[in-house]
Amino acid sequence: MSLRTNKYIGYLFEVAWILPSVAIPVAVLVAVILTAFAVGITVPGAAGRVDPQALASTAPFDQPGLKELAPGRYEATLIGQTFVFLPNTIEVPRGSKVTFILTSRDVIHGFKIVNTPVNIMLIPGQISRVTHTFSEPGEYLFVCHEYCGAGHHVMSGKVIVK
Ligand SMILES: [Cu+2]
Repeated sequence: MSLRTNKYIGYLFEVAWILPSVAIPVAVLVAVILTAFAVGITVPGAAGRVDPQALASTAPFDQPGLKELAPGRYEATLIGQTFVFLPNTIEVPRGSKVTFILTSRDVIHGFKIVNTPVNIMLIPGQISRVTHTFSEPGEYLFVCHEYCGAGHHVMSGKVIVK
């Protein structure tokens, strides 16, 4: 092989590395833009502040539970505390769009509804808000997924969709 051919093969190898090293970040950027703007997937942000000591006298946490805003539209207020969710059972009709408003009374907890994209943290002092439409009937388990102490593994509840 001549020196020229060797040089040419060298360029080919370089291009073979350069192309993916440019294409992969571009593909990731496109995926981020698509999920954020076309699919509407966003990182949950703080939906407000609340004094964790005063939940019993602060709306909406003074009356946790399910509220019907309109037909098929619900608001569920839940409090996470060691080692329960208050309330721990929510029942809605199929097709309901439910906005969950949550906070923690004591330490950091998690709120993950199995088989849905709902997955947020409950931080004392911070209100977390997440909305999900339950189009399939069934029982949706929700669990605490931030280790919160000795009873962490029993901290769960369910959304019953009829
Ligand atoms: Cu926990």
